Amino acid sequence: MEVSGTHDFGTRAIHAGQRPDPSTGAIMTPIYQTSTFVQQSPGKIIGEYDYSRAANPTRAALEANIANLEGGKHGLCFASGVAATGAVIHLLSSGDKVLLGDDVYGGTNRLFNRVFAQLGIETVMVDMTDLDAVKEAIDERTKLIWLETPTNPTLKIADIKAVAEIAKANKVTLAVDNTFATPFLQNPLSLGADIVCHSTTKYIGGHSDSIGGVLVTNDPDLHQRLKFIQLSEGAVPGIMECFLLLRSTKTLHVRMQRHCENAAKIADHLNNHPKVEKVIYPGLESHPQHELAKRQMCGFGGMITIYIKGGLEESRAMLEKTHLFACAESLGGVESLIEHPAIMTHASVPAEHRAKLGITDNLVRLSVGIEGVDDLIADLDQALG
Ligand code: P1T
Repeated sequence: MEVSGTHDFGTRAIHAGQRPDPSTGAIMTPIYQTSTFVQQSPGKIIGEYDYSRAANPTRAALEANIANLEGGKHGLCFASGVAATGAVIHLLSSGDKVLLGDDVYGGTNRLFNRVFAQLGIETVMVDMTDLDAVKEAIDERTKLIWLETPTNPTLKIADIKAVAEIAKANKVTLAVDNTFATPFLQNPLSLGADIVCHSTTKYIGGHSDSIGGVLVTNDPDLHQRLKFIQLSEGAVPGIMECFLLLRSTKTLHVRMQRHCENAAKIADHLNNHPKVEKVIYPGLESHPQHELAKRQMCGFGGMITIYIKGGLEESRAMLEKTHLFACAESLGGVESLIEHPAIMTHASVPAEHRAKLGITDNLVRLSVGIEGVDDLIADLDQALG
């Protein structure tokens, strides 16, 4: 069935980019587990495909599906979220400058500041919630703004539309990492972003069983340049991974509703907990960008960050005691996870930068899953108690 942007998200999640398999009528896109495609004669291909690094029917169905969910025309899948990020950075040349949000996934920070810095691409980190600081940091060498919102792990919300206006006025490309929000809650392209990035490892995959990334754009020129990088660098996902993700996107809307419901209840509960110093959740009125989150997102997501009373000893004790919340890196799966950013996901961020952002020893990040919420609350209570 052809679905357009006017269909409901759930309808698009299930049908966009999908069609019965032309050779058998199989309703599910088959796993075209093949590296190559036979040609009738040199250069005369039978269908649309010649080699799976360039394109593969299972991957093409996934790329079309996620592009549709983001309200974009073109999707490109990668072997991981950081591979997708790297592809965007490869649009740049030595001497170019990037504005990077000051609070981003530790691996994103590492990629910009330690890998691409060696190639002469300069990264300046800016608090993207401060629009004057964004404007001031731009100069004639600035070619890319990399914005993550909500941020990982302190859940700051930046105004995508306002940053997009600044980017446009200065002819700078704006890429938004939409991993924490998902296309169900936020669509950066509709707010003026040029590129949307996801680690599909997280909510899009949703079952903690695959690593992947995706880029979506409406700009045909950017798409062609990124596709060339995807083909040339070859950091493409395996076909089985694409199939797993296609299965996952069909339930993204249902999972996200439950992630949001559970997280809202847990944030409220922890907000009144004697062992918790502070709760950061975009849905709480106390969140500094709560009004912006209400405007820009259509739900507040499944991530909660808390400062517990005490220090490393108390954090460690809590993370050792939870049963349902598994102590592990990553997020966005159906099962709840708990982690300690300073030791785990953001260990590669320099200690003084972590301190500036408030990534302290008593900061704990929760990825709230879709289990029964009362069980999750009881688990946190016993671990804190
Ligand atoms: O792990 P990978 O699929 O390469 O995705 C990288 C990535 C990109 N963007 C954001 C916002 C992310 O959170 C991540 C990965 N994050 C974790 C592994 C984590 O636990 O925070």
